[in-house]
Amino acid sequence: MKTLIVTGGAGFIGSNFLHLLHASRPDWKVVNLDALTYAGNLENLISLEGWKNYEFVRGDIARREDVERAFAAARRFGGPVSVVHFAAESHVDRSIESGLPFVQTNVLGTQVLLDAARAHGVERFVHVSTDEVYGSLGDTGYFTEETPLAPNSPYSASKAASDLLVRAAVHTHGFPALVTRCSNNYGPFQFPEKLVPLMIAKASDGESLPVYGDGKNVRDWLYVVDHCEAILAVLERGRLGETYNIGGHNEYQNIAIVRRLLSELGKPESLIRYVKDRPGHDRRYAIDASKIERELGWKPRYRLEDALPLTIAWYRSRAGWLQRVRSGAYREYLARQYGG
Ligand code: NAD
Ligand code: TDX
Repeated sequence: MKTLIVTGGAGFIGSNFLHLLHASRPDWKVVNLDALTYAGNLENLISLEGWKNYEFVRGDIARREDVERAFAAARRFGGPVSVVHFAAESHVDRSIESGLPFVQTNVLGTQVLLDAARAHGVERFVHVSTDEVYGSLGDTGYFTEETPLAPNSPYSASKAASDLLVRAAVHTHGFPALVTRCSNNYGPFQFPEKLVPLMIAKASDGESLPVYGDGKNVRDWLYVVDHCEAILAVLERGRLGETYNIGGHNEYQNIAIVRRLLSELGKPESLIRYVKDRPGHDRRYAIDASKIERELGWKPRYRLEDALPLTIAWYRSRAGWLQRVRSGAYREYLARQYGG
């Protein structure tokens, strides 16, 4: 049995992780600390209702008093506490518009959380990071855990900064942290600002699909269920102080993803619109995940060919979820519940 604080559990990957815990570790005690920004949606967690080992704390990781409320809830559950840290501003395009919220949450927030976690003597702290901290690859090669950090966007720079703060806590204080760096996730509950759900939503409504630049940028696609299982493996069995890359062995050009989605949805390719490229757009990401495979026996279970149809089927069966997120109606519950 473990007591866990999960930050960002109302977001895309965090909510999938909570579903995994509910199904596979139901005796664990879990506190979800989430500020419910535009990306946080309590509707993602409806299936957890009635889980007596679960508590939601609305709070900002950058505010020590909010973090302390989460630790107080964890203490009431009892037992040694571990942390899995997902909370972040996560969208590259938003960071290009304004980097400040990214520094506030991803950098300052991570340090506040680290300080509190150290003061409370946590057992383990898993910091969820991204392959984007390594920068961009040419046509060949892979990111390993030894690849130097070379972030290119305000988002990835803020994540790299947070990784370095975690590294410093390990080195200076002997803090029991582990870092994971994964590639692009897709699957249920992803906010429709990211490529896959955005294109599903637009194609379903017969809108044009904006492909940046020449559409030949490559991402290594990872089904979110695989990612969550990898994080659980790192939490339970990873070596303290280590970094683990997590990848899907599923490299595709963006245009190939978009074409595949259109074909699965039975929509015409004439919906594709090439638009102005993202400034500083990283060309290719590809992960060497041999360390986590070797040390922890984790491997992705899903291939894109199988999991993309699963993802489309999920969005189709949850048309109401997508519609409420796109219209902003999902925030009405928030306003009723919290007055804002
Ligand atoms: P998301 O944007 O869907 O969710 C982020 C969650 O964090 C939301 O619930 C939001 O309300 C919460 N949050 C934001 N600021 C907060 C704050 N100051 N205090 C408390 N909660 C706050 O993000 P995601 O896609 O689920 O990503 C989760 C983590 O995984 C992030 O750290 C991200 O950098 C990393 N990551 C994501 C991907 C991906 O493809 N989505 C890939 C690699 C790494
Ligand atoms: O409208 C679009 N058109 C388009 O061509 C959007 C939203 C994206 N793209 C391209 C840009 C990227 O090459 O698709 C690719 C994927 O874009 P995003 O979904 O925005 O993801 P990316 O920028 O690769 O970052 C994601 O993966 C790494 C997550 O958002 C990060 O949180 C994670 O760290």
